[in-house]
Amino acid sequence: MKNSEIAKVFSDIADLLELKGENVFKVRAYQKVVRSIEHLPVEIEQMVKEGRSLREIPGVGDAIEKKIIELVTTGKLPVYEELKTEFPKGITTLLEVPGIGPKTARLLSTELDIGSIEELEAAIVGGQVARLYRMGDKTAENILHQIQALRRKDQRIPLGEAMAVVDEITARLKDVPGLRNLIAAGSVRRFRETIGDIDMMGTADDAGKVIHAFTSLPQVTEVIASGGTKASVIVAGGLQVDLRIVEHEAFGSLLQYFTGSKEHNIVIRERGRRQGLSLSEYGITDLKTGWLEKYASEEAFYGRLGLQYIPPEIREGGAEIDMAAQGRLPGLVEMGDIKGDLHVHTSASDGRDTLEAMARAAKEHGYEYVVITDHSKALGMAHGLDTERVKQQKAEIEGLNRKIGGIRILSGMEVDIRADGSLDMPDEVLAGLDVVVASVHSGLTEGEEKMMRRITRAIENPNVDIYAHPTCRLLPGREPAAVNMEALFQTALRTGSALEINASPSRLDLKDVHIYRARELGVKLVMSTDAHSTEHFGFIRFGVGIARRGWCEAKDILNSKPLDEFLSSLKKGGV
Ligand code: DGT
Ligand code: CA
Ligand code: CA
Ligand code: ZN
Repeated sequence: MKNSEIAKVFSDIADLLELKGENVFKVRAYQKVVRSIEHLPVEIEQMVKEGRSLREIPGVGDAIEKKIIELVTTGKLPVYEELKTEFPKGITTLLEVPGIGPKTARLLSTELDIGSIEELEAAIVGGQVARLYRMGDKTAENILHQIQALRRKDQRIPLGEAMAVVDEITARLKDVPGLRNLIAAGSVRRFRETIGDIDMMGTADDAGKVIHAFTSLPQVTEVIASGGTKASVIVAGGLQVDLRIVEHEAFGSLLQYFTGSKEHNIVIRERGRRQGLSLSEYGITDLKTGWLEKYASEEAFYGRLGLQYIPPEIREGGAEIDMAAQGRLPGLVEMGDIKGDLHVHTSASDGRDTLEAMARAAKEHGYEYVVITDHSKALGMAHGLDTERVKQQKAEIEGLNRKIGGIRILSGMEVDIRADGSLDMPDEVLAGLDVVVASVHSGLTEGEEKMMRRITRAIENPNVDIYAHPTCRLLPGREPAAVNMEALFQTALRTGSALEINASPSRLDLKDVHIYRARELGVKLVMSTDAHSTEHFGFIRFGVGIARRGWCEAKDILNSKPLDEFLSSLKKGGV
């Protein structure tokens, strides 16, 4: 049973207890457990197997621990099953619609026998909902809008696609007179790997001008709402983009509010209330005097609450707030810390640009070194290199190192891991390369046991420095292979192999929670773009974003070290 399934059960329990009119503290306790489980970096099933205490999960006490263990071991939870029999089927689904609380849900289900979102939608369109006691046309229509918004949210798009839209909009609006501070807040700013909608923020002398320019953008296909200071549009592809403009002095609180996460903001708001302060997107109100304080920067906003500035990527409503209160937040890794890209393809295999072009682009990127890692011959489609072509490429690299100064080009290879875990290149050839990256490209639907045997054998090879894109997932479209992450981390530790944080937006692999766990265990980590053209070096920003979500500092990423130190931190130790 996956963590997400366990969380769903407890989330349903919280909803049902709320419907029952149970004590709010009890309901909140369950909601807290749900949030903890959703953000847990390890699988609970694994913890139970190892006999680890579940009370280390925030919000889990004796009683809930027992329930989780029962659920994980038997697949069922009697309390939950009983609770469900007390209510009509599907009632918790109705609660997922914002604006539908316990009372309305019960009304809809008892009066109209509605048990699904589809039935609800039909009943609204048919006019039955509006005729219910205390509902009316306006409320019914509002619910319909919420359902449509929910549908759009369900179709989350990969971060890379959303970021491209943000970049385009930013480029087009940047010259509107008087506009400042234009930035995407929300999940984009937090570098979540999928995005529900884009929330743009900015400040301006004349908000109306910016709103007009925004709703007139060529990529806008529909304007949902447009007012003096905010607007919502749909852009080509169906993605929703919201824009809000405020005066310059109030930007900090606006940005803080709409960056989220919702969970983070809830905890921050509670903290404010205890200090006699009420937080909003407009600023902080001192409840005693009723005075609204405006904040131009988020630093000042957090400062007022006695907190260090909290980076967006770790605003999850967990440990970050207490640590900020104690001034103990780590300094997270930044783009400028990365000293070289370690996974780069050229036109010798399936890259678009020549070795020389890639090396020069890496230099322009400000890197101290770059490792060229074309595919090995098993990838016939990618025109992979055989022993002879590896030798030629090494000679070419030596020549280029003499020709291009200011960057060190290293020889490497992305060697294919065969079905039996052997490598697609003789050991003596690999031993002669500076850095060896190994990865799986076929047989991705194999079961866990076979997959783990294959990966383990490959990374036990003393020549393999880095195991790349560890789960082989693709965003969107390909589920991760059956990799037992905990076992992988242990093997990486035992063999001194590094795991790759693949920064390509179509991979982001390792993902945030796995990075968090690997770092915690002390697994060596590297960050690479898997560039197939010169522009792809820019992907590093996504890698940095997800590494920050995993609480990585520069010291946690091997390629933030200068060349010599980097090489000696690899398995081969620079030999
Ligand atoms: P998404 O769009 O699903 O990828 O995720 P977000 O985090 O961008 O969520 P979104 O677009 O619904 O809202 C943006 C941020 O605005 C969210 O992270 C927190 C804040 N926010 C939105 N609605 C509420 C609300 O009802 N209460 C509070 N406290 N904050 C909210
Ligand atoms: Ca959003
Ligand atoms: Ca939004
Ligand atoms: Zn590659």
